Amino acid sequence: QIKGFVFDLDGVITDTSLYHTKAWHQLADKLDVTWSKELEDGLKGISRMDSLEMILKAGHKENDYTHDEKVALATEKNTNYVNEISKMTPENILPGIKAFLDDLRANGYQIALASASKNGPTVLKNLELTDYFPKIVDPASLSKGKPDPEIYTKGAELLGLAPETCIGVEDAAAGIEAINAANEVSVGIGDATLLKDADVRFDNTAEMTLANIKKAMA
Ligand code: G16
Ligand code: MG
Repeated sequence: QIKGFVFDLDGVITDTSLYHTKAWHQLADKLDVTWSKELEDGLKGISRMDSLEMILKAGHKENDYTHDEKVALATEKNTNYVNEISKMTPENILPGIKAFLDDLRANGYQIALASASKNGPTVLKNLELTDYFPKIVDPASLSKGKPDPEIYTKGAELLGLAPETCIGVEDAAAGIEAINAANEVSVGIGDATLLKDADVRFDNTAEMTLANIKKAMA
């Protein structure tokens, strides 16, 4: 019996993943690290500092910078990202998401946000979706990021629900891994190969409806 939904933000509610990618790609170019589709996919859902480490490792440069220099590089990426999201409006909500959230509310499901992004509340505000998410996991409170289950475990806790009664929604492989490890039902949005471990998967957000989820879980 499903009672709550725990949502990822970037790539599920809105396409900020494009802006994250753009900002990291720009930094990788500057650091002379070769960009690849594999790196791009691998960064999704990963925290800011873990993402930087992943990029540096891809270029065998993880030992070339001090901690303070790494913080400065991550801050530079974030400044570019914050500049992009400041231009967002409700038009940036992905197809079907608003209707889906309304449907969840109307049917008494509880809703929480489990985004690794420290900019999550700002994005929700610009999308005018803040009211839909009374419970937001604070990414700064986490000891480990996705794929660790902690963020999804905390999402269920915030809702006061047992994990088995929660559905987690994700576009990233690391996020699906986190949901599964938290013992929640995983719904993946996107590529079938990338999201092969999702319990239920849709190609895009428009296909994610309560009826389609119920059908897939029956
Ligand atoms: C998101 C993105 C990641 C990003 C992370 C941290 O996670 O998918 O690419 O690195 O947040 O974001 P910030 O640097 O804004 O704190 P999610 O969990 O919303 O997909
Ligand atoms: Mg995501």
